[in-house]
Amino acid sequence: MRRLHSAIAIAIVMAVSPSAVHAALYSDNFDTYVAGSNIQGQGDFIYWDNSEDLNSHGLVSDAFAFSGSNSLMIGGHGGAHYTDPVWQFADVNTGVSPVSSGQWTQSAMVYIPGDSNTNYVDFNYMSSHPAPLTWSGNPRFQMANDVVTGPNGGSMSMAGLRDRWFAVVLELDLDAGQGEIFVDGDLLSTYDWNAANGNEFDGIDYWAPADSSALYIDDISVTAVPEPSAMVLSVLSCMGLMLRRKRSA
Ligand SMILES: [Ca+2]
Repeated sequence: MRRLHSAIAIAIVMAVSPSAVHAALYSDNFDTYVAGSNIQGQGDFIYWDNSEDLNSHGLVSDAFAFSGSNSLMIGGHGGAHYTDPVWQFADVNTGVSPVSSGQWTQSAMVYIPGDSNTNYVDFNYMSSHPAPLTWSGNPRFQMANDVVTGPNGGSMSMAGLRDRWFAVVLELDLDAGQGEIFVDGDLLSTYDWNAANGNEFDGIDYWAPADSSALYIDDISVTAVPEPSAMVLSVLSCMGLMLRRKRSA
């Protein structure tokens, strides 16, 4: 199974040229919000279709956290149903997205309690929000079936993923029109992004149908994948030259 390699690549780039690594364009750790509050209207979170809906909520929670004290809860809690907050990157009014070319990494930390065993939660990767509303494929955490499914037939067991934090990463190449979804470092799906999303990335809609169990999200970010710096290319070129000399010796 293919493993996520970008973290290793970024670590190499950082070691050679720290200035080559870009800061996250967007990020949220939920720690500045009041636990128990509705996430919509805070940070870059809006309601679905940009209109308040009493059935649409995301709960800031201090039950579990990867960083600080808070995370975002989707699904069921105390008899209430939390679903459908949209983490919006593009301007809500103009719909213009700065994430429309190049390579990007969207990452999130996820926690699924062992007793979350009903229905599912989707991370719907959005474009053209608020209108027209479209999204590419999504990772679907099927808590009732203990599997994670993705676009293009991707599927993996949820065994070993409960009661601990793990990373969910979208590697997006908008020039090539390809999305790759990794769960806990393993490739879940590779799929045609542009066919559904028109080569841009505007936000994520977190969706859970009624009666879904709780799932927690923390440390979400969108980061540009840096171009190799001149220094890195020079170092790699020297390494290649050294290897050729060694082989010919
Ligand atoms: Ca946090």
